Amino acid sequence: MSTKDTVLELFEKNRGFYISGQQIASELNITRTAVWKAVKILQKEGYKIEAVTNRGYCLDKDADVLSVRGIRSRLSEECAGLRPEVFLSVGSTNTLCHEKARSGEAEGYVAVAGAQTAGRGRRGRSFYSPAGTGVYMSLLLRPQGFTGDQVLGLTTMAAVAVSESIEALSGKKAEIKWVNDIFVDGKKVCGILSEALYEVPSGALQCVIVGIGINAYAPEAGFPPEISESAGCVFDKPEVDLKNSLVAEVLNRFMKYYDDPKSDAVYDEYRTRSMVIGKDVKVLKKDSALKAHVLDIDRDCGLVVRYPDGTEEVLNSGEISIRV
Ligand code: BT5
Repeated sequence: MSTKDTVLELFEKNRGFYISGQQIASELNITRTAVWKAVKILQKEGYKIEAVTNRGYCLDKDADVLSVRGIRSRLSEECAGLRPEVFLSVGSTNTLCHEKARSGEAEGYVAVAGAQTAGRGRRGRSFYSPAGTGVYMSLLLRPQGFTGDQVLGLTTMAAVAVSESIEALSGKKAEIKWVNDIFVDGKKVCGILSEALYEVPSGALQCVIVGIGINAYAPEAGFPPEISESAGCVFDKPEVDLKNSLVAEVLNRFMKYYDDPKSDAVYDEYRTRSMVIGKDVKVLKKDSALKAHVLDIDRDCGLVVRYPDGTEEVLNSGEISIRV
């Protein structure tokens, strides 16, 4: 563990209490200058650490700040192999995982950021990821022996894991809008972007990156106008370690499904949480917007729709908008 992390660990154990630089230095067997430097880095990373002459340093007891320790301490035994790394801000956690994957990083690396400057959605769209309000994370997987459908199913697993986690921590009902959006109270609070890298020319699957962005709190200045009507957040007010709990919950639940890809449980849960089954929607294709009625979501997560002329189709990916 780096000096910064050991200092942070000590602060977290003494949250809300002052500890002097000297105390920290002797407990960790480092110099006071090293303590001071670690505090400066942590403050820069967003930790609310007060420094008061003659009293020492104090980590805000109410702080809800992402930290490796805060996440790790909440991970289940099945997640012992996961290696979360926390960033104050990155371009995109998915892009960062791509770079890690290319340089040979093993399965289980998790990039978690408090903000993204270039958060990505599907098809070149952007995902709004301002500082202080959300959790942006990407998990690097190297699935062994997964069929193509099971690879597609990773988005399903993530959607169910996020929905269950939101419900467990907020008590609010979380619904899934096919394929990859999570809604609370009729607003999108989470988007999922799964990306696979294949070897050329063999076509063998190299890795899958599952990226998840969750709006934990409402941005102070509100969401930008283009999503102000459609975007929402999970929690009403910050609580200590809520973001760390959210990340850990999602990982714990996701890994449970990932370890058992043949199980039907995740599909049943996905269907139960679907906000589109039985609804009239518009199927948005390249040059058309067709009215349709959603009959079901099949085992491969295809959307089974019936058009007004009675024909039926199974959509395997794409866009729908729900007609109000
Ligand atoms: C998604 O795409 O919703 C997938 C978003 C995945 C984001 C995560 S964050 C961690 C990881 N790193 C990344 O760079 N990405 C992943 P899509 O279904 O295409 O939806 C994008 C659309 O959602 C945008 O065009 C907006 O309309 C809307 N949107 C953008 N930001 C939003 C936000 N914060 N909350 C709700 N809606 C948003």
